[in-house]
Amino acid sequence: MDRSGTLLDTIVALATPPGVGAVAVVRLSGPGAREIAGGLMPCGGAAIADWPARSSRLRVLHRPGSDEALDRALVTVFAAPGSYTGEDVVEISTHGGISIPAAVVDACVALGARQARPGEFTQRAYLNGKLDLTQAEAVGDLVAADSPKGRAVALHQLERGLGERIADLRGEVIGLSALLVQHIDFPEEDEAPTPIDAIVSRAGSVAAKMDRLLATAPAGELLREGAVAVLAGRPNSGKSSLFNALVGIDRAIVTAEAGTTRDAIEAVVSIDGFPFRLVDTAGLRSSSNQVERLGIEIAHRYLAAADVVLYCREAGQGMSEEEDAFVRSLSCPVVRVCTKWDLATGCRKADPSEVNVSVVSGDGLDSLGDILRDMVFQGVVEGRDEVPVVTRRRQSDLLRKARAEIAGFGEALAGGVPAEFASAHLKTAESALEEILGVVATDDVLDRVFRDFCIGK
Ligand SMILES: Nc1nc2c(ncn2[C@@H]2O[C@H](COP(=O)(O)OP(=O)(O)OP(=O)(O)O)[C@@H](O)[C@H]2O)c(=O)[nH]1
Ligand SMILES: [Mg+2]
Repeated sequence: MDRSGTLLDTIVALATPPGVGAVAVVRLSGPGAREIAGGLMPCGGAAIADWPARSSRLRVLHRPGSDEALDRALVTVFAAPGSYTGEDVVEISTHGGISIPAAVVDACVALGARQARPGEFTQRAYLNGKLDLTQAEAVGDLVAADSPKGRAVALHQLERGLGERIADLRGEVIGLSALLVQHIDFPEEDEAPTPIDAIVSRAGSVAAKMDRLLATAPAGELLREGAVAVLAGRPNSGKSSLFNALVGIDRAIVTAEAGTTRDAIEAVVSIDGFPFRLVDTAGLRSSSNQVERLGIEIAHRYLAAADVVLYCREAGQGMSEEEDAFVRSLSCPVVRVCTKWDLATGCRKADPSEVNVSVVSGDGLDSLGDILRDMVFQGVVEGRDEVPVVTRRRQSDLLRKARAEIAGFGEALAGGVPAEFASAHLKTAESALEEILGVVATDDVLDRVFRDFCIGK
């Protein structure tokens, strides 16, 4: 692909999910988009060459070179550069289903379009300067968001919530370089350059801004990916039943037999708008059954990666010392859950450190949700003046690198290192910030950003 922005071929893909639905959208982008779309119409490519930008017409589409009608569809033209990709784009809204959209895509290919690769429309938008790399990432996040809060963060990023801040920081780093140049190029100038002390303190304030942004990374990453909440406990303690109740459908098998669940089962749920990846696991005990033992190993792996653990104990069953020590040894926050509360006799006293739940009566499920939300998200989301803006490891790693360089710069300058040497730190910081925005991006970086996109995006 040509990086200069002139992308010579025209790509086509179905932009909506395949399957039964009222409408499907086939998207064409590239210099031949109008001509190819026109080729589907009886009067040919010239028919839409002069349609004004963003105009739509209802047209009967034909298989090229034949009288066979494919569909009556709404054809919309977006002229370069005022389109999503920055190129000529034509969107063809056909009737939904499998057959019609596939036939329209095939017809476009027959007329010279190439099937788009995953994420290629957004990649073209990025290459043509319509989006920076953080915005391109946000497009993927927005489509994949499975909770209202996750969606809000992605939308904020698409609206340059992160891109603008990184661009500002880059401007400040360039500003520092400019101040330093006075010390390098004009040491004998009459006008005194900005004193070194002042430059050091300005570098400190840039670093502090970076810290504030970095502080949003844990929340940003959790909101994007969902907090991993692992249900664990002894066999038969009601984990799968609770999992099903929280997910809202019977996903996991529930039986009265101990040792039912073997593989870990994952489901994404939105609790009060916050995303959780709930994981049901095999009951923990020593077992001679090989399959069960493997299941327990998997459970331990999930426990090691959990953001929060829901440790389940059945009402009326005490915790052994060993079990208690195990729970205390977990490195993430733990919610202790007392299950099957409907079976607890009236005289049993509730333990205030536990949440009592029953999937039969529904008791305790709402408070369990509140506790989970507060435990995982309260500390990281609320009470901060910054919206969570850093949402990926790629971004936080580069920002951390830039932050370290700015700190190194301040120290070097304060320690008497000559300005021309100290300035190397600023160059590296600037490149790290540019890499976040994708001002320069290697194919490797682009592949990583776009590989999770689906075709048509
Ligand atoms: N009365 C009552 N029974 C429950 C409740 N929760 C679970 N049970 C019953 O307890 C038994 C075990 O439930 P599961 O959800 O399979 O327990 P588990 O912890 O997943 O068990 P393993 O997968 O074997 O580790 C089943 O017979 C459930 O119907 C509850 O809230 N009230
Ligand atoms: Mg189970």
